[in-house]
Amino acid sequence: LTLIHSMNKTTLPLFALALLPAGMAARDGVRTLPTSGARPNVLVIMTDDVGYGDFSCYGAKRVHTPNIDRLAANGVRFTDAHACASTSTPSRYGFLTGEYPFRRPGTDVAAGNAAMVIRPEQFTLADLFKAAGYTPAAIGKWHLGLGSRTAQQDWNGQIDLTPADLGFDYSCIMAATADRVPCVFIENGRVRNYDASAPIQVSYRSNFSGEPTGKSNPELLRLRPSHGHDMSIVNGISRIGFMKGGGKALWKDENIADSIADYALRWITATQQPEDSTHRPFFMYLCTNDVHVPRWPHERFRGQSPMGLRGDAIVQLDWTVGQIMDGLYKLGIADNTLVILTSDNGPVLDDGYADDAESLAGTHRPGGPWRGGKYSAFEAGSAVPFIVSWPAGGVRRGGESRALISLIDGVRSLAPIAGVELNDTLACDSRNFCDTWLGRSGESRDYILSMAYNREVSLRTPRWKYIPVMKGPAMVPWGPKIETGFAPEAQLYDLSFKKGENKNVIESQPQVAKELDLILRHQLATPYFRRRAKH
Ligand code: NG6
Ligand code: CA
Repeated sequence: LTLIHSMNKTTLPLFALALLPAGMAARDGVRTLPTSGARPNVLVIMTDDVGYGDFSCYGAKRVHTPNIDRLAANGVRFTDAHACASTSTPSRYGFLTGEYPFRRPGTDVAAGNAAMVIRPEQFTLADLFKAAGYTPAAIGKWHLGLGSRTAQQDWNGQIDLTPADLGFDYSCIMAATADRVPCVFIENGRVRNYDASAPIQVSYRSNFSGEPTGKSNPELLRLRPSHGHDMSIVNGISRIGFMKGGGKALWKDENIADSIADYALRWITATQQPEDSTHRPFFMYLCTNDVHVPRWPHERFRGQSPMGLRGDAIVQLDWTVGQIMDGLYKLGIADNTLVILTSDNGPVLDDGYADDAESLAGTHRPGGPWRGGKYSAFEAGSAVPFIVSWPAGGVRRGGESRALISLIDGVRSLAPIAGVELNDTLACDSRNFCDTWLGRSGESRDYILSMAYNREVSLRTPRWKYIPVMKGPAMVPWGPKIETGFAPEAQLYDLSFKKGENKNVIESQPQVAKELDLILRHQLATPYFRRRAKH
């Protein structure tokens, strides 16, 4: 409440205050607060597998990201932001629900025919915005499952559980990732551009008879797998899983970025039409396919970096951001749109396709100064770029924040902006760091937790990184050349002077390690129903 008041004081004259219509809460436990009519649109741009060091405003030299740099110049750039996990599904689960993914079984990297991972009765960021009177939409990579039962989705009709059941008024999404079937966009639970002449079948168990695969017919491929990814072939690229049919509905990999930008802008434009007399602000969860594998950027981005397909995919991602921002400017809503640009997990070079990402990276360090990468317990697994811009909200231009923040706080940090208050049974792991996220305060979280691919959790404080004993291989065992951070003894790193986990100081700092271990054990042991969010 104090926060709301201080926000109103700094950004809005008192006479602009107006009450939202009563009784709008979509869910129990959400209370609308007196707020202004000028609440911002909220646009979250969630990129995929983009590392801390992948944008020029974060130090990249071998690729230029002028549009993303401009966004940073118009807002605050965070240097210590973290995703909840070092792979997609759990990271996105944590961000959208405010519940750590390690508490919930079944939050690992989802197959393309997985049932919806977030249950409809769970509270989400979209529910929050909907309760606040916004219109929420999800666009692009989804990767949180669809339908009520795994492998039982009706790909030729209406899928029974969709983002609509999680509070999104509109969705136009890829079920999982571009390397997993089905290779189609799904709009409000139905395949977009559905082609009745080519019914869709999907299986993650066995191939459909007579269909070629990457394994049996490598001569049909234009991009070869380096590990896995040798099942159904779509557009000359073999994927994870088997599918048949799709016809005209199948995406073309080189057009995915264009399609995502187009779906997003069409929908945003529609919300701004005068005939939409409600003038509700929007919340958009816009997830790019870039720079996840298979990287297959459009022809016009080819050769735009010296780093081959991965570098060109970063350029394409930058184009997407420019396209969306241009769209907002043209609609006259750029100033009062709060934009957050971040990534779901850390970077990987070779993630299963022979796209030369490794050999062409040269001096580029996708994880910046951090150690490890996607999948890791080390920092580069979850350290992500994080940029916030909201000119009309007074977010400082060209600011930098060193505060330690986590995407787990999305729900409660955005609630005051939407003008709602949540009771403490919702989004229990989420905390309100609104002032920090808007660059008004330098306050860090006491500690953050992030989950590696083995579902084990490590802890960061502003100063320390603690990785408990984790049994397992020192390198990711299936292909990517990434250090896991797993070790038979616990690790403690002092990050006060330099980023990176270089010298394990656990021997000289046993007391610190003990305290951090205690916090971690307590967090791991506390079941969801016994936790209450502190305001
Ligand atoms: C792995 C895939 C990898 C990527 C990852 C999920 C193989 C060999 N590797 O299993 O390519 O798809 O899952 O990435 O299949 S994420 O960013 O969506 O979490
Ligand atoms: Ca990812």
